[in-house]
Parts: sequence; C-alpha cells; structure tokens
Amino acid sequence: MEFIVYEQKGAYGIITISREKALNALNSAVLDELNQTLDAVNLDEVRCLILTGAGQKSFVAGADIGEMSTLTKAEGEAFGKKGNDVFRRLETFPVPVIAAVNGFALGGGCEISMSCDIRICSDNAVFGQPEVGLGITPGFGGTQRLARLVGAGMAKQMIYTARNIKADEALRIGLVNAVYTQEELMPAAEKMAAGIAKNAPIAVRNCKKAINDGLDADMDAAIVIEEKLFGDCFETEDQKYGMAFFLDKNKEKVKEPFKNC
Ligand code: DAK
Repeated sequence: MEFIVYEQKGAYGIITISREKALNALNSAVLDELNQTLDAVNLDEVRCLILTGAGQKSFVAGADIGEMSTLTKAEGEAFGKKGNDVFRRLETFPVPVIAAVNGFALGGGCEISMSCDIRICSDNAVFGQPEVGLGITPGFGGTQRLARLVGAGMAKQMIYTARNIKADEALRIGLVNAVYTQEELMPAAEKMAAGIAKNAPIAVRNCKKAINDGLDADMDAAIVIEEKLFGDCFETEDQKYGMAFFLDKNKEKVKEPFKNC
C-alpha cells in the first residue's frame, strides 16, 4: 500500500491515511487502498477501528482537487460512487469506527469523519464543507450526514457559506464528542477503542446495526429492529457468560475477556 498504513493493536486496528504531502487528500488510489484495507481487517480479532491522518496538520483536506479538476460528468459520477461506496462501507462496517481528527477535515475529509461512528478531534482541527466555493456540491454524503448530525439549520449554514469551523465550535454543535490536545488525541482514541473492544463484541455490533438501521426507519419499525437484535444476543456465549458473571456472588472472580461467539 502506498497511501494507507494499517496496524492491528490487539483487539483494535488503526487505519492511517498517509499522503502527507497533499494533506492526506483523497484521490482514487487512496479510496481503493482504503477499500482493500477494510477487506483485510481480521474481524475475528478486531473489535473497533480508529481512522486518522498522517502528520500533525491534517486529517484529510478533502477530495483531491487536482484529480477532480479534469473529470468529465461520467468520471465525476464514477469518482463520487467510489468514494460513497467506501464511506458507506465504513458507516456500515460491522465494528465501530472512531475518527481521530488530527487537523484539517475539509470537504471529503469532513465527510469521511461523518461516516465514522464517533468523532473526536485535536484542538487544531478545522471542519468545513468548502465545495460551493469550488463550484460543486458536497459529493461524498455531506449534504445528508451533516444535516443528520448537527441538524438541518446548522448544516445548511455551513454548506451554503462554505465557512470552516474550529474544534471548539465543532464540539459546541455536536459534530465531535470531545477535543484533546494534539498529543492526547491518539491515546484518547486508543483508550476508547480498547474500552469498546472489552465489551461483548456481538452485542456492540448489534448496537451499531440497531442504531444505524433504526435511524433510517420510523419508530415502530425501529423498535422491531432493536427487538430482533436484542433477541439475537441470547444465542451467544457472551450473553450467557456476562449475565452469569454478574449473578455469581463470588467477588474474587476475575472477568474473562468475551469470546465473540
Ligand atoms: N486536494 C489536492 N491537494 C491538496 C488538497 C486537496 N483537497 N488540499 C491541500 N492540498 C495540497 C496543496 O495543493 C499543497 O500541495 P503542494 O503545493 O505542496 O504540492 C499541499 O497540499 C499543502 O497545502 P497548502 O500549501 O495549501 O497548505 P496550507 O497550510 O497553506 O493550507 C488548507 C491548508 C487545507 C487550508 C489548503 O490546502 C486548502 O484549502 N486545501 C483545500 C481544501 C478543500 O477545499 N477541500 C475540499 C475539497 S472539495 C464528488 C466527490 C467528492 C467531492 C465532491 C464531489 N463527486 C464526484 C460527486 C468532495 C469535494 C471536496 O472534498
């Protein structure tokens, strides 16, 4: 791989987009490699992923403007589909994905962070959807996911004005869950990933699916989705072990890791 570094650290993995000279901008090769990286994640072992960018300055500074500048209509659609497919894959990936946003998250960079389950950022992070200043609309789901995350009014303001916002404002509007210093960001992301990975993995996956699928349904249908995924947990060893451990009165007993079955 030229532009993606993947490292598995026990029960979680770290995907780093590594195209530092172009502030980790997303070209076709980056998107292809990201797809291949997701193919290669060992889901028998990995229970959470972290997505970040290489260097201290940028998470992802957007789709590659140089590559996009000469696209025809058909090529533009194909590029949009390639990105959308990978972003949707991240969004629906079986295990949670944490975006550790370590700098610029503009255009496609903001959009890829919004495809992740959870966003945390460094204090130098900058978010924005500058596309209308380039003569295009957001093309990797920005018009849809930003409105769902921060509400239609704030999303419209950010997209129509193309104004960037800093980390503190991203926190205030709910685009990120927490802001850390640059040094603290990755340790915090890894601590969160390890904490998620300690919980019953099938239950965590089912929670992700229930939240995602439920958000696309009306409440009556959404509750049925939750019921089904809740019921499925009762066919797992992890549920039997987790509840038996709680009910066991032997306080000396140490909790074993969940087995993922
Ligand atoms: N694409 C390509 N190269 C980029 C880039 C980008 N998005 N962002 C930065 N770079 C490159 C710069 O060209 C420069 O390269 P060299 O000149 O050194 O070769 C290098 O990274 C360092 O950038 P700067 O010299 O500009 O660094 P500064 O610190 O001065 O400024 C900046 C940092 C992030 C403020 C600035 O680089 C900037 O404004 N970058 C562009 C940000 C942006 O507008 N991003 C949104 C791109 S639009 C669609 C699919 C997708 C999309 C739309 C439609 N369909 C097909 C439907 C998505 C669109 C976008 O993401």
